[in-house]
Amino acid sequence: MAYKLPDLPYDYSALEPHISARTLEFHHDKHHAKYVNNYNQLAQDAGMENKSIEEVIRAAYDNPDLSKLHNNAAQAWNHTFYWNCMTPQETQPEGELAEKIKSDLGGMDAFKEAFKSSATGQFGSGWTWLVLENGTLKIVSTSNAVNPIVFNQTPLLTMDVWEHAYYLDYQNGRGNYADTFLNHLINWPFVARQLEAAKQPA
Ligand code: MN3
Repeated sequence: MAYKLPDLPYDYSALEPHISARTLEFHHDKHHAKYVNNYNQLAQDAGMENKSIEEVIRAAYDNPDLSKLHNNAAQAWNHTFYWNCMTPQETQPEGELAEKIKSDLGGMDAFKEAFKSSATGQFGSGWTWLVLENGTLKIVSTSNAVNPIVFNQTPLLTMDVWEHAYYLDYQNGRGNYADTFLNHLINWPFVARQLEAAKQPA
């Protein structure tokens, strides 16, 4: 199915001073738009235009003949998810999600430390995720475009760690970008909805 570039769920300047309008303009209008356009073309070329983007990501993963299709499909999906993982409102995890962060990850401070360390430890480009795997919260980083759904993990939260996500605002300071993301930008109600959805039988 043709994939549509979504509008950002907030104004370009809404995340300032943490992420500048200039970063979001380039990141959404140039980078994300290009992945979406490439994906739609490559899915058509591969005769997979009737599949959902998740089906394409799974089917094309680890297939050397379809690596371009896989990478563009996953990047199209990952960026849409990433926009929704952020909000200009400062939010906190509540209820069951807060309890699970405590029981599975040792609480908020431990979560932030582990997430930041995973993000700064990811060599080169990629994504850092909070996922649900067999009912347990886990922090993982993936390289380049890889989406955890190919490992049967359900994404609940992601942070883009490609340099284009933070270079204009933080230069090489990926750790500072991670601190800001963790302390000011996460849309916890969105994360809670992903957790709720993950518990529904497929
Ligand atoms: Mn990006």
